[in-house]
Amino acid sequence: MKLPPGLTEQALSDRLDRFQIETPSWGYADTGTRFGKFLQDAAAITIDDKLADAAQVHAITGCCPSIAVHVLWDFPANTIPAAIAAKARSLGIRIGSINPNVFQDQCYKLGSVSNRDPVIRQKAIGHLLDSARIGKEVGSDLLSLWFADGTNYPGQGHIRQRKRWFAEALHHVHDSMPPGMTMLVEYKPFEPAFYHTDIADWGMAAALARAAGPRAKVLVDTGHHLPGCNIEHIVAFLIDEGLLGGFHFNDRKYADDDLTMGSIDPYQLFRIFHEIVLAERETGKDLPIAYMIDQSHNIKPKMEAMIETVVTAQEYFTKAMLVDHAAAAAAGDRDDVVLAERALKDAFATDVRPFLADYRKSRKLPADPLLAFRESGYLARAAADRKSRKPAAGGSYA
Ligand code: AFD
Ligand code: MN
Ligand code: MN
Repeated sequence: MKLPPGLTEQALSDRLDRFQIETPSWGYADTGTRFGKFLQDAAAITIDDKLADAAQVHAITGCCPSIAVHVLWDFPANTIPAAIAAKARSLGIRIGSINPNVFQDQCYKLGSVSNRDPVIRQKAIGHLLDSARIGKEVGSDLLSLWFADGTNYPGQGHIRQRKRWFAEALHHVHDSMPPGMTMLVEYKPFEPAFYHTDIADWGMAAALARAAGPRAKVLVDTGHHLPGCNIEHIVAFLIDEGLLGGFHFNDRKYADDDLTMGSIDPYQLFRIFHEIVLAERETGKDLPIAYMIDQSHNIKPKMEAMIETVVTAQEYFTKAMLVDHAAAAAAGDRDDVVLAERALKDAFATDVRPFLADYRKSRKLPADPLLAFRESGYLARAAADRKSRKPAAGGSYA
């Protein structure tokens, strides 16, 4: 594998050892589309199932030590968050980001923290505060906020007033967070709101994060951009502003499709990682970014899609580490556009799979995590155990 001058395979391996990716609890359970829920026999039913699946993905890949949790779905009233965190630790993983849910209760139909009814706004803020408290209880340092708030028709809401309610709410929650906790503000251009979404793009998320306080950053969900958007430009800008808090990885063709990361546009994924590696090389420090997956698959077997995504993330991060930055900069400095671009294309074209197979073997991990998972028989055992526990087809369970 061709390395740029000064880079060693040891340096690549050392950086990969620190490249950790969080898997989402909701990615293991049955979900669906708005046209129906499509059940998988091996899909997780309980939080214990989700922890077991996440622990298995970590055991097979070695780089997924944390699981993102959805407060309402994973910590129902009859559970003790600290006990769930202890269970996670006993399986070799830990609770990662805390995801409140202010988008599915009936009262939030016309907004949560931006609802015109102050009682509903306070209820939503109360849930965010409860979620931060749960985060402290389980040892999480990330409060990851996504809001479905928006309107479906012009005139339905006062956009600037809603913006102010958001700023007030996020500032209050920010200042109430336990020390050491970071707030991630996620944006999404549309869905479920179809006329305007209150936090619709990176600029709005950045403005609200700044208004919230110094421990608030922006969460870039790679599926949350309109067609043609230059995501790596947003990533570079947020890095330079010190506002890039993390990612929700998936891929998209048309909307928020939650497809397997890199399945549609792997070169875009490479360019996103290139901006991160370039910044890290310039500062000599890892950027404090939460790399998280946000996918929940219906067509693919859930855990296989999760392992595919983790392997893809390692692959394209490694490719991004192969860019000869000096050659690209030198070419750029003499306006040699062709060779400047070629520095990226050469790295992107490099097959890093043999290196990654050796890297995994050196860490006593399976060279091909997906095949190892298939050979493990885990899926069949999980299906046998869970099939009998599932509600009738089409039932809903967290
Ligand atoms: C949905 C939303 C958003 C959020 C995720 C988990 O679009 O991406 O982060 O659910 O709550 O995908
Ligand atoms: Mn997301
Ligand atoms: Mn989404």
